[in-house]
Amino acid sequence: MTMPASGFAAIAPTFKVAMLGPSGVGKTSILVSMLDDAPRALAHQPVLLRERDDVSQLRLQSRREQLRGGIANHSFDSDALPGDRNEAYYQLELRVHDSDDVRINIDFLDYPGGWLVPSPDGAEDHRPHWDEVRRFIIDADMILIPIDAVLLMEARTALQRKAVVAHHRIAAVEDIVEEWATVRQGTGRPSLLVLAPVKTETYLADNGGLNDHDRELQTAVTRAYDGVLKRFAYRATAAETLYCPVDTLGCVELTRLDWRPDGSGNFQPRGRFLVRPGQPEISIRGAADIMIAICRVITSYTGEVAKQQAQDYSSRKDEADAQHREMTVHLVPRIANWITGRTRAVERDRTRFGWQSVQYMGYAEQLAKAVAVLATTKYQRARRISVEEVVR
Ligand SMILES: Nc1nc2c(ncn2[C@@H]2O[C@H](COP(=O)(O)OP(=O)(O)OP(=O)(O)O)[C@@H](O)[C@H]2O)c(=O)[nH]1
Ligand SMILES: [Mg+2]
Repeated sequence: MTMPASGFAAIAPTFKVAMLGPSGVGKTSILVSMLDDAPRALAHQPVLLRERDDVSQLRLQSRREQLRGGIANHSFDSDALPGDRNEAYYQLELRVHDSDDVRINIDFLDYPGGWLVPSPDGAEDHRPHWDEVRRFIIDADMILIPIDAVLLMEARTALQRKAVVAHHRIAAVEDIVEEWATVRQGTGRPSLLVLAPVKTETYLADNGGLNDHDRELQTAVTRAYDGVLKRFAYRATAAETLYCPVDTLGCVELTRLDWRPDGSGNFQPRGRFLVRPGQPEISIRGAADIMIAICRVITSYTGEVAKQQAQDYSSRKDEADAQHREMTVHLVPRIANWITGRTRAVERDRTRFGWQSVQYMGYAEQLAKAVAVLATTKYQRARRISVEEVVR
């Protein structure tokens, strides 16, 4: 069922969140984990997230079951889950607590990462789909780049490091990020770029793991994605970059990684994971931080839009007030305007614009309150990457 658009939805834009990365890097896992973990992540926040349609809800349920099924056998390979074959939109709605009117649409887009690079033999005809996906990405307000932490951390030789760059299609990601940042320049719309290493359980000690390679992981990520960060930082205004490692499973540990040659001088790495004996349940970590960042960016921008709208209505009310004064100050025009009905029309405008100004100011205040709470929430894992640091 599609929810009816409220008065507020008419002025608030639909926000777009796009995943960006090749096949197997963890796009679907991270997105499903974020949406799955949202009720817990937002439990003490002044916002709620709801699916806007049944399709999004069913899609989410089935992906969630696949993730759970993946760990049911106690051990699994990094290619255990089937990759996606089609694009998938998840349509959600952000509501601000205690207000039935402030509803903001957010669309998330997931797709098969294989589409990122056209297949050399042209075997699969995904071109029209990719064109649509690419348009969504370029128009997105937030781009989330999942990164395979295992590959980054385990690559030792020059060939393996080369394989990591090729596997993540970093050159293609750079080009898309640059185009995205260029298109957004001067639009005043927010831009949030998130670098999110996944499969991080083996390297972080805050979710049942024994090893703490937190700083090494961040260094490896920012080094590998330096070109992406720079191309974004050079162009993006009103932008924010976040580094946030995510465990979509949390309860597993890497036991081995094979760098299998793929026959074309490259590697097709495959990791094997074991579910930790004392921790049989999925424990998502890090996804909540991304969700909170997304909500904060959205509420903050929409609050400004509402304030602008309130000021706009207030100026129109002032104009109607002035017009009314002019129409009623002298007796003859006063009678004429009353007879022609102009006075009543201007009076209606005064009431309507005055009421709308108050209403939108109310929305702006509710949103500002929500932003204040979201902004003071401490991240568990996420860290801001400063533009100055990147372009230095
Ligand atoms: N160990 C570990 N494995 C993970 C984690 N998240 C995802 N995986 C595994 O990584 C594999 C790929 O994840 P997907 O989310 O399907 O990757 P994708 O980017 O959506 O791939 P495509 O749909 O082919 O584009 C799956 O087999 C998952 O089991 C994690 O946090 N830890
Ligand atoms: Mg996928």
